[in-house]
Amino acid sequence: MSTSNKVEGTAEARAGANFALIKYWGKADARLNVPAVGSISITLDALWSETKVVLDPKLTADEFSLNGRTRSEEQGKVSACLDLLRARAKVKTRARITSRNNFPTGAGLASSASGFAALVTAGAGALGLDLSPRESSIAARQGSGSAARSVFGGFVEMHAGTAPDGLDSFAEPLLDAAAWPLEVVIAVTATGEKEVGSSSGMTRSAKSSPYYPAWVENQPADLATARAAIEARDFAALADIAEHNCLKMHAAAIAAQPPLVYWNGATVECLHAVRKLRAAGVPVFFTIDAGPQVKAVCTPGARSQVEAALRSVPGVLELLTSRLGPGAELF
Ligand code: 2P0
Repeated sequence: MSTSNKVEGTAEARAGANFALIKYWGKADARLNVPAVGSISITLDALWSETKVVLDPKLTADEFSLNGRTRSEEQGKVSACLDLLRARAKVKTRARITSRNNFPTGAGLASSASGFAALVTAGAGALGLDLSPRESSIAARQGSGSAARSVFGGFVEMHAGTAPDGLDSFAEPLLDAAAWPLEVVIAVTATGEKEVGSSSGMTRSAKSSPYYPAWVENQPADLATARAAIEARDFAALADIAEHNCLKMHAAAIAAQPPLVYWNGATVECLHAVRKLRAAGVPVFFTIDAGPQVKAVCTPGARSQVEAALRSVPGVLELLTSRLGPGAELF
């Protein structure tokens, strides 16, 4: 990561969205935002957030806008994340933060992941901080757990960690995007923001789902299986463990009280369409996050078949496609 910036006190960064193949669901420490479980993700190149941070001594409070609209609901989290960097830089100056996503916000497409990874990268640049990737990952985690992973490209593992200060809770790259160039087809089945955000969904699952303890207990084994599959570029093994892990996360969420059903009918139909393709020998698997979109991961040669199958599912509004991409970068 470069830390050069053209105008003092100003920096702009781009970070790709990521989604997990082995999911983060649950917190060990809500204050430090330390996850209860590790996770493994892929970073995308076609879905990204761009964030500009401009330090302005005339401001008395940070100003945050997303896609051209002031977002008071996220202002506190954004300022808190920037405060971590300001404390380190020993600077109190407030900032104007302008961010945009090139994909739907808050609909289960990991906008907070790319958003906070871009914020930390741009914030550090504006403040003249030369953070290591690990330090960026730790700071991004405190904004949003999944953002710790978007600091890196390709296949990424997030370590839950055990330290009370959260300093061993960070992500690390597992494999470069180019080393196993998988592709992703996202079936968008709804465009509104979800009713229950990830943070409250996780808290509710931990408090009330009888399956939550089993979810946490089984995660290390799933991480080990996925890590080995990625290292061996074993698509079939990764497909099996990713679908299993995704369905376990949703089973834990569905069993919460009140229940958390992030799926709609088209979500379920897409899931079946992907399973049918794989049964017919097409290298593809699905994953679903805290929203109704279905992400189909496939080899480059399978992409057009996957697109055709998902496009024909009633209720699919739009398809987004992406390759795997790089980590967060200043530009
Ligand atoms: C993941 N999700 O691993 C999981 C799977 C959603 C489902 O990480 O509370 O927005 O900000 O740390 O990062 C979404 O959680 O949650 C998420 P916070 P975040 O991708």
